[in-house]
Amino acid sequence: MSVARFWHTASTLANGLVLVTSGSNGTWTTTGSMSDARQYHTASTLANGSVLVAGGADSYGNRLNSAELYNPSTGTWITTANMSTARADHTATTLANGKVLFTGGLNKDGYLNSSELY
Ligand SMILES: *[C@@H]1O[C@H](CO)[C@@H](O)[C@H](O)[C@H]1NC(C)=O
Ligand SMILES: *[C@@H]1O[C@H](CO)[C@@H](O)[C@H](O)[C@H]1NC(C)=O
Ligand SMILES: *[C@@H]1O[C@H](CO)[C@@H](O)[C@H](O)[C@H]1NC(C)=O
Ligand SMILES: CC(=O)N[C@H]1CO[C@H](CO)[C@@H](O)[C@@H]1O
Repeated sequence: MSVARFWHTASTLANGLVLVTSGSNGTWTTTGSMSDARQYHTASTLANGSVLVAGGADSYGNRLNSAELYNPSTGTWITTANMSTARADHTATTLANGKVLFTGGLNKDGYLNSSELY
């Protein structure tokens, strides 16, 4: 990769390329930048090929409720609706119906038992 990074994500795109996002000490040099710096986030490829990145923590350790969509055709990100709960170290599972299930994780209130659907 062009920069060393850890705690990043990797998602296989429909065109066969692999999109690597963020992580610690990672910078975007070959495609668009997200609105929010984040680590411990998830990235889920949607049915239409866009990649949904959600949650995680900023460089100060604050857990994020924000979510963004990457459009592989344009190489750009747009913010989408916030999650109802800030969460990092959560899971994201794409369901057969195309929705993405987010479960658990951690925020300033501790470990979370809640889940939500995108
Ligand atoms: C892909 O689907 C998501 C969720 O429905 C939507 O918000 C987004 O705009 C779509 N992306 C494109 C490029 O159409
Ligand atoms: C999302 O949450 C952030 C932080 O809580 C807030 O600043 C922002 O206005 C919210 N965005 C939307 C679209 O609600
Ligand atoms: C979920 O977590 C909340 C907050 O910690 C707790 O009050 C609640 O009892 C938990 N729910 C279940 C089903 O364990
Ligand atoms: C410690 C370390 O490797 N820091 C690097 C993090 O990434 C930025 C941007 O690529 C570099 O400028 C730092 O040297």
